[in-house]
Amino acid sequence: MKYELLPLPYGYDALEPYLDKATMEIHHGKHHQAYGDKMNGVLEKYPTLTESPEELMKKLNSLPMDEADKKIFRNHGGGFINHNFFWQVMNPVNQRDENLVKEIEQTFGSIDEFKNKFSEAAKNHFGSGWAWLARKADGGLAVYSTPNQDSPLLSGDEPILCLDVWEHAYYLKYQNRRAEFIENWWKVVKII
Ligand code: MN3
Repeated sequence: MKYELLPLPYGYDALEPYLDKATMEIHHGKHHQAYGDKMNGVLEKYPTLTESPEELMKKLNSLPMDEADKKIFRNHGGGFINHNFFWQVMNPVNQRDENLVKEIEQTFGSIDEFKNKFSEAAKNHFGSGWAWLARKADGGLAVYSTPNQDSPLLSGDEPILCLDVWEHAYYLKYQNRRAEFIENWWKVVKII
């Protein structure tokens, strides 16, 4: 199966001034496109694998793929999936999910405590990776980070919120100031 890069659900400049237009253009048009192209390159070799990239990621270990291709799919398929999700969790218009907010308050004490925990995970992640709010198999919520393009789907978790902390996500505007990027990112989170 070949997957196309979907357009952003808003304009490249819609998240200004927090996420700048130039970063969004390169991030979506170049980085996300490249992850998709490389993922497609692997999937073309396995025409019987017709499930969605998300479904394939959940059972990566048992896929009939050679180990080198599994690694490419983990990295580039992960990049394709993670970015698709990342664009969805942001929006210039906040559309707070009240049920999720209630659940977060019950789990983490308050929205502020949750934001602190998530921001710390994002800030302290060493090198390239992602911060996540995810639902565990037992139904509970968890905050953690993953390296590279590893998806929570690899551990059977369902992603709810994510933040890309690869330098390409913020370096043009924020340079080494990852903490400032994270703080500003909360202003364009859609669901909280
Ligand atoms: Mn990225």
